[in-house]
Amino acid sequence: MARRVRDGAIVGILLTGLLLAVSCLGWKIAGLPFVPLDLFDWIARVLPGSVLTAGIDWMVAISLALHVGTISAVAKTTEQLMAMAGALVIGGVGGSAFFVVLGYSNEPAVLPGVIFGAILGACAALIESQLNRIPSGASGDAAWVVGTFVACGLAFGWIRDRLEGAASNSDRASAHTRVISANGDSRRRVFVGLACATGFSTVLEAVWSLGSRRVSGPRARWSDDHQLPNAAAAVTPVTGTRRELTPLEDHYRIDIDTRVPTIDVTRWRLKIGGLIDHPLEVTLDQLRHEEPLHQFVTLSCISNPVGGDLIGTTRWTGVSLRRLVGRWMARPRASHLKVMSADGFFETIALDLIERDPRVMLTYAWDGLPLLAEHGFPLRLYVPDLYGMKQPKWVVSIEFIDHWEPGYWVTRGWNREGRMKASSVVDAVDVKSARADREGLRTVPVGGIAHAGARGISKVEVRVDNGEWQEAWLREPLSRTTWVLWRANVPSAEGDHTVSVRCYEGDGTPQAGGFHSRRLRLS
Ligand SMILES: Nc1nc2c(c(=O)[nH]1)N[C@H]1C(S)=C(S)[C@@H](COP(=O)(O)O)O[C@H]1N2
Ligand SMILES: [Mo]
Repeated sequence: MARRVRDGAIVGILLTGLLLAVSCLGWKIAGLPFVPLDLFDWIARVLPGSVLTAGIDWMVAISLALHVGTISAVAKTTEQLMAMAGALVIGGVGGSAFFVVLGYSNEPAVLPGVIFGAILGACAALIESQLNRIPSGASGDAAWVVGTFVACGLAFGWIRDRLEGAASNSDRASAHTRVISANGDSRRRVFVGLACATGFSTVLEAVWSLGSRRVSGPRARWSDDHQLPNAAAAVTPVTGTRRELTPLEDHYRIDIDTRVPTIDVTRWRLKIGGLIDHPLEVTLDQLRHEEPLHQFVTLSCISNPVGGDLIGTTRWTGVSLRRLVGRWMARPRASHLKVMSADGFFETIALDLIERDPRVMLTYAWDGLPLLAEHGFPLRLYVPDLYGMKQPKWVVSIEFIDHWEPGYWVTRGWNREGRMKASSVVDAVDVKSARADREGLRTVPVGGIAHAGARGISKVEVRVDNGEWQEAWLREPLSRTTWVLWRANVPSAEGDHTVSVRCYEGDGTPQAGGFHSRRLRLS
């Protein structure tokens, strides 16, 4: 019994490892469904929102505590590792159970293995199609999913029979002849063979991934050869303040899946339907030929901790939705648009808002480049003043509807409005540039960002420890929808202190919640 539990677990884990590597290769080489990771995404879909939210908060907390890389990168890697570890655990437990159950019979395990594999494969295919990752008609994809599982089941049964045969032979051998049996060796050979297959495919996968890592050529970004509109601003950032325009590769990334959806732009069309007389499809080129709208935008995730890096600013280019909607001729009853994404994410937006605010746009470029895959290629929505949770990436269709509907995160209990809160952060405490004033008291340049969605920032104040609040200088922002960089020279005595910051929205509303602060150590 104990042997079966152990052997089953080992075989289950090794075979799952093999399945992981082969599925991953299938995904990377041919864009085939990758069941173990997709299973994780599917579980995230069916879990209650509160559990999901707690998970996200944990992930952010862990990322902050680890101090390695950005929150986005740590979170994505953690998700993928969790998914793979989960698959291995399931494989191990399932393998044990399989070995134990089959131990009660003398029949070979190949047929049950194949049947079991086929059942699992069918479930997996069902999950894949629920996630829309097996498009209808893609029978090759379904065959791949079911086939890999059947092959696993077959291998599992076959290996189990080899191991059982070897075990019973060696029992007999030791009982009757006390000769050290060669069957211990044959058991070992089975394990080693399986481990080699798993190891080999994993190495192959790793080599392929490294080799195919896209070396995107030096494509010109808008910011490569243009000055920022506020280049002449009088107030300059303190050394150590984050970049005013976030380099694309540093822009945070948050989405619901372990992987980026693959979109074939030659086949991609924006589908427009619902309460409209003539449903239509629009290509990316058609959108690019519309009059472009360029906007500097600060995007933030609602999960961004104060001072965190889930916030970034770049230059967004797209087409105002008002222009398009006006032309699409919706029925009078239509009141909202439901915007749907390739990954199953969705959000509704009121036609009233689109009519009022021409800045609401379908975006196809960031910093002059087509959107990067992880940032929503080919198309994403922009709605000023709202958190990222309200702004679908990888948009595939737009439907005119006659009512409001909660979006993906709202159905999971998040804030209905998703309006960005006012927040301010101390990025830099430049003690190296401290200057002594007349009384021998020194002043230290400090700086950072303040942001209140599209509502603007009217004032930023800083203080040292519990001293007086002092007004900071505001740098002219890139636009009314970006963060504002601020700086101040704060007086400080020697020793350990804390600099805190707070801001006020355009209309004077003070920021709510705790103030961000940073250590100031003067020696
Ligand atoms: N299709 C889709 N769009 C999405 C999401 C998603 O999971 N799927 N996440 C949203 C959230 S929560 C945020 S914060 C922003 C992040 O955009 P970025 O990854 O380009 O920074 O995308 C939004 N749009
Ligand atoms: Mo987010």
